[in-house]
Amino acid sequence: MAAKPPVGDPVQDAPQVAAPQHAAAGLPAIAHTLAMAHQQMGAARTARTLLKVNQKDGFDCPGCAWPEEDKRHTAEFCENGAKAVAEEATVRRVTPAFFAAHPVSDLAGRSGYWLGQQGRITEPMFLDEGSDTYVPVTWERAFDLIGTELKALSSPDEAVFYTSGRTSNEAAFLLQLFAREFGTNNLPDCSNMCHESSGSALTETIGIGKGSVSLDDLHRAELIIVAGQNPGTNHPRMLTALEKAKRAGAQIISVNPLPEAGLERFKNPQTPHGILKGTSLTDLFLQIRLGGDQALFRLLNKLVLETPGAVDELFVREHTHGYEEFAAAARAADWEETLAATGLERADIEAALRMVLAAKSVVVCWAMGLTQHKHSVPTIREVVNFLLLRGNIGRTGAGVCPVRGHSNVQGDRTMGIFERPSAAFLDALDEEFGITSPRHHGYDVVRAIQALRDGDAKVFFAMGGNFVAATPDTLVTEAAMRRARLTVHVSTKLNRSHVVTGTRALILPTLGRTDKDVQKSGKQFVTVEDSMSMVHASRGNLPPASRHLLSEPAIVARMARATLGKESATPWEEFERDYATIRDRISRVVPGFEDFNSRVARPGGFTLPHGPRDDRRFPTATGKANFTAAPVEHPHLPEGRLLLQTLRSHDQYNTTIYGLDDRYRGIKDGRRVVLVNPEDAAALGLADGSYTDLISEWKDGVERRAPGFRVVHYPTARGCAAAYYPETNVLVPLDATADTSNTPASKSVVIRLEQSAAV
Ligand SMILES: Nc1nc2c(c(=O)[nH]1)N[C@H]1C(S)=C(S)[C@@H](COP(=O)(O)OP(=O)(O)OC[C@H]3O[C@@H](n4cnc5c(=O)[nH]c(N)nc54)[C@H](O)[C@@H]3O)O[C@H]1N2
Ligand SMILES: Nc1nc2c(c(=O)[nH]1)N[C@H]1C(S)=C(S)[C@@H](COP(=O)(O)OP(=O)(O)OC[C@H]3O[C@@H](n4cnc5c(=O)[nH]c(N)nc54)[C@H](O)[C@@H]3O)O[C@H]1N2
Ligand SMILES: [Mo]
Repeated sequence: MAAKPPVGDPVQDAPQVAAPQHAAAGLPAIAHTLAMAHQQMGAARTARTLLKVNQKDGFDCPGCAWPEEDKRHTAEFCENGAKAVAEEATVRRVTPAFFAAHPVSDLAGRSGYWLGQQGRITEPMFLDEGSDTYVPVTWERAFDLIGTELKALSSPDEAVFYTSGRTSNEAAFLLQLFAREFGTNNLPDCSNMCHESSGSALTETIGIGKGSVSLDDLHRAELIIVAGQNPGTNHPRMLTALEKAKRAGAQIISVNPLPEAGLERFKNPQTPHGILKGTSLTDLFLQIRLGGDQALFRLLNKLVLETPGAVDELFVREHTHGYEEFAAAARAADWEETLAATGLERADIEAALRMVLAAKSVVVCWAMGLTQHKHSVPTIREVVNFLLLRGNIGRTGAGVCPVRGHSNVQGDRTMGIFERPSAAFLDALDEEFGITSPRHHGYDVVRAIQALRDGDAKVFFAMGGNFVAATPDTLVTEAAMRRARLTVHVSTKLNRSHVVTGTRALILPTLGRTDKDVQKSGKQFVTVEDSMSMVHASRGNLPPASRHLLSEPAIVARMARATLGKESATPWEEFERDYATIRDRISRVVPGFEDFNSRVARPGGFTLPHGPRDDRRFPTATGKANFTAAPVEHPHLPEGRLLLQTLRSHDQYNTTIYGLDDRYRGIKDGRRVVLVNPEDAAALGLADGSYTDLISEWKDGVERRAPGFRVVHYPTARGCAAAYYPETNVLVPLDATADTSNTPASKSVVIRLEQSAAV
């Protein structure tokens, strides 16, 4: 079967709704995988590509950051990983002729879905001042333009270098080196919108902003709590680990406003039993209200404290700090307040407590449901308190498990993509390269948008991602981006950020994970770090989408040469020629990467050191794991309003839309839906199938409106609603962010609903 041409536009958004499903994966998932892959790649390429996903001699799946087991299956990928691969390995192409036929004004009217469906970009493209059409440009001229604009800035801090978390370690290391040699720490990344709250909370409490468990810990846990995460869609391979844990006797508690199919029952497509029957995963479902998690964990902590013998006193004495203050705060937790904040019944919480007390080892997993609220950092600190109380960190089967999003988002941070780098990191970098990195902090994502808006930033460079669609307050952000003098996107596929540009714009097409990367010294590989601190190699095997593509490390190296010129003593050409020379430098700058080249040559790679996990060493300011005692917060909802969370459907990867279905939730052929509890809907007079506008209410009084959403009566928690991102990013105010981490609070937007004027 040959690949299919892309869909036409305008895309019909006419959602069809059926009852939500109660099991994930199984045969329908296999059928969907193959259908989507065939459409993009055709049959032969599908087979050739999918069999290399996550193999030791293959490439790392560009889907999520979930780790691989040491023993690999022949098909070591999931439905959604296969969609991510097909999206990149598509045989469709966006050529200069395409841009000639589609001026920016035309592309700006297309949906993100349509843009993504057009295929891989084949040549560097330039949009000049006053022009409406991208034209081809040579690489040399492109770098010359970037260098000229960067050198013309009155301060290096007028430039912003954004990274999306797919970037390899090698490219990320070069990008941060270039930015700092140029003179700025303006290195925002998608992590600022993602697990920044986890990083902030964990660094303060356990001394390292990364998860403390291995896959083996998950398999051996007696209790796993999955809070604020939808693994059936976003980390499908995690279901295999949960299934394995269940079979070894683990219990699972799901904490979520939505009953997510993947957490109910998993039909493992790799086993006959799985395909036919599946394994029921969740033992206790706590259908919590949005933002109620801190209150829940605080009360559980109080109940543990009140149970004789339940606290691991030896651990608390030897390894922790701040216990007394925390215990006093926890003892004051109030049942009534907790029940109001969580919407749970007393019996639910008592059942959870019994499971907690019965378990000798507990893992807590979480994702965006915990990180994207105003009080996300204290919420995650409360999770840490909960684990510390019973010594559930640094022992088998126990620990913190923030489940990362993008496949190398954790690695990018390890490589120094961070607007607030530590002094130790900068000292090592300066010593290795003989440079003087700036010490003042740079912009994170929200501050970068504010700086663009206020005219303080003038050049915006993105290493991947889709900045204007992924960020909050779409209208504000798009206006901010239009004020830039130059916007540059290193991309594989077309997206909204290419059509909302500065005065001048460049699109630099690059190799993806699946593409073979050959440089002057021969075939290259890159490296990535997964959610559990495993570092390993990734090798693409497909001929690149076009002969004009440059790799990400090559693009950074050439941009650096065009900008820094002869003044730079950094061997940029050598880095481009042979990535092993980049890894040699990484091994001397980043702790844990000693002998990088030889250790990563081993199949499967190596695990980075992690003090709390390895030997209960906590590199915090106090030298111990810190209990913390923040006041309990939860969202307060005015009369007649709902609290909206913005989340992912089953057919998308962040801003990349694969299709218009959300199979497990029973939604088909459309994305403009709002899921509302039937009782709330009745109280608000919203019939199922009626159309409504979503209006966000924020203290600045600005009206933010997303029109035309089909109301779907859905079993979400009372007072809560859900709709897909990025369509709802217009509703998230730019300065509605989490305390400390500054992450947009995109899981707690207060909205009112108004009947749509016209449908
Ligand atoms: N196929 C696919 N895979 C992906 C992605 C993708 O878009 N598509 N994105 C990748 C990225 S970058 C990331 S960060 C991850 C995201 O992975 P997830 O965090 O699973 O993604 P979301 O769709 O935002 O889902 C949030 C979940 O938290 C729940 N939730 C929301 N608010 C609350 C709350 O206040 N409390 C609790 N307890 N639960 C809450 C929601 O109901 C939902 O189940 O996935 C990664 N993997
Ligand atoms: N309202 C709301 N907003 C959110 C979230 C939410 O839950 N709700 N989630 C947030 C989260 S967790 C995240 S991580 C961000 C995601 O923010 P981003 O990482 O910026 O967005 P993506 O949609 O993942 O980026 C997709 C684009 O990356 C490019 N790309 C793909 N592969 C490659 C590659 O190999 N190299 C290069 N150079 N480019 C490539 C393609 O051009 C594609 O269009 O969004 C955040 N925004
Ligand atoms: Mo993410």
